[in-house]
Amino acid sequence: MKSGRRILRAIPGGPGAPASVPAAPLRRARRLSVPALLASLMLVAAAACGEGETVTAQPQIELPALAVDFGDVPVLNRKSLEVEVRNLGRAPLLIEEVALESAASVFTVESVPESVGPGESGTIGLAFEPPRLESFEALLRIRSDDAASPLVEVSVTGRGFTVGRIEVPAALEFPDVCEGTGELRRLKVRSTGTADLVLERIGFAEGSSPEFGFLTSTRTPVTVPAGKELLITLRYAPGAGSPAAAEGVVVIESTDPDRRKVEVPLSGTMNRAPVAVVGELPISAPGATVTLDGSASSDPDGHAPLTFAWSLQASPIGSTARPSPGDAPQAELSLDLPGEYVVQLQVEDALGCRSPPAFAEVLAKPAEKLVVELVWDKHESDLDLHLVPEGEEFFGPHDCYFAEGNMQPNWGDPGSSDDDPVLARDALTGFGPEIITYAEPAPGRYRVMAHFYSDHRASDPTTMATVRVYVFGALRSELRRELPRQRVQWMVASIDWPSGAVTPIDTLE
Ligand SMILES: [Ca+2]
Ligand SMILES: [Ca+2]
Repeated sequence: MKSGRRILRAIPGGPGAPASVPAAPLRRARRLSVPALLASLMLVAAAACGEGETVTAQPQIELPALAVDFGDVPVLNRKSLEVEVRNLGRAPLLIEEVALESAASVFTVESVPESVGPGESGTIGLAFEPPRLESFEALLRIRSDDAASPLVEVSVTGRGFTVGRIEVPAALEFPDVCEGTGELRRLKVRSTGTADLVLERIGFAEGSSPEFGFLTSTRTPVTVPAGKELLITLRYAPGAGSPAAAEGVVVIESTDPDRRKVEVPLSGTMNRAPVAVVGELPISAPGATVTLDGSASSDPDGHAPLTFAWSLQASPIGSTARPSPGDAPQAELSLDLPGEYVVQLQVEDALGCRSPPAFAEVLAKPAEKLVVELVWDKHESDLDLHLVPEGEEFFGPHDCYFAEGNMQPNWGDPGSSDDDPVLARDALTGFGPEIITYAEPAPGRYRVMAHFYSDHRASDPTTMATVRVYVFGALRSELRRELPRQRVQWMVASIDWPSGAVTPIDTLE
């Protein structure tokens, strides 16, 4: 009989019914034990002997395939298959138990349907994960409520065929890494087997130093095709509080059956940064030269010799001062303008590890509390700086400027010159500066004027003039104006004392 259907209705003696009930056909692709077959036949026979019409709905299990072969599977790779279970009966088929009979857990049952509806089919999920390069087999036993065939067995086979192999470096070293920096190393994971290598975990072993870190993703699983490699970037970054040496272990779990877990030891040593030290600097005066001393700088590891790098972090506006030489333990700095200079020193040890910067401040403090300076941009031009107390006339007897008797006019106490301003420097031509210093200004208001005295017949007399007001050595105000021709007077600003406030006037007369 070709039909896979079993006759469920037996109608003995019914009109038009066959005289004899055909024996239940043997099911195709189904193993039926002899006792079960006999029981089934007896059931049909019993039904045939009964009285009246009997209708019995029963489940009927059928498996299209009684042998399942996973084929060739790379070692430690998992392959899943489904075993189809059909119910040819008219009642739900209950799957009571599914068990595997095999050595070790090479094959596993992943899913089992609780029941299969009449005329429907369900699937039993199986998986195969060969542990070695071998062939494996097992027996799948399915128990159901099909009374005629309560136990069905399926043979399961599979073969571990190809295998992934892992190769990693014996260790990674990070020697002499400069404190406060980081260095990178690449951990090369090579896939040298006949199958793709699957990395199942990439991580640090417990207790690894926190100075180590991954810079590439460690998400798993990741497949490394046979013959290829995976690069994992690691960083060792010792900080100020780190120990001088660090240890760690990278753990990689993979599908290499002989090396399920490999460990790559990490070691790092920190090159401690040198310490820059700048000797304290005394308060100085404009025009003076100070010596910068970095010779107390040192390296805690003794990585000599140190190299030095001097620079200026801050200096007065317009200053061109630079430490010189810039790369010696000791350097000189000429304080060309009044104000504050901030010197910076960094040192490097013999291995190139750089210190954090060290700073020192020096103040070029003029003896004078108020200093007014005039500079300009044209060589032929001759400009004069004027300063008068409020209420006094420019070019009058109390005007401080370049004229006979006016270079140090007698202000305040007629019997003292300590309270007088002084035109400290006069430039007949070329760029200036002209500087008026006023050591002890009396409270009040003062006016500043710049006079374009002569252009010395320059073809283009236009001159850019700049006036700077320093109060206690610090630049308080800088004012600029283009002067078109000789004889013009630029009313620059007024200065209030003791506040030192500068109020621009900025008109030409
Ligand atoms: Ca060092
Ligand atoms: Ca005086």
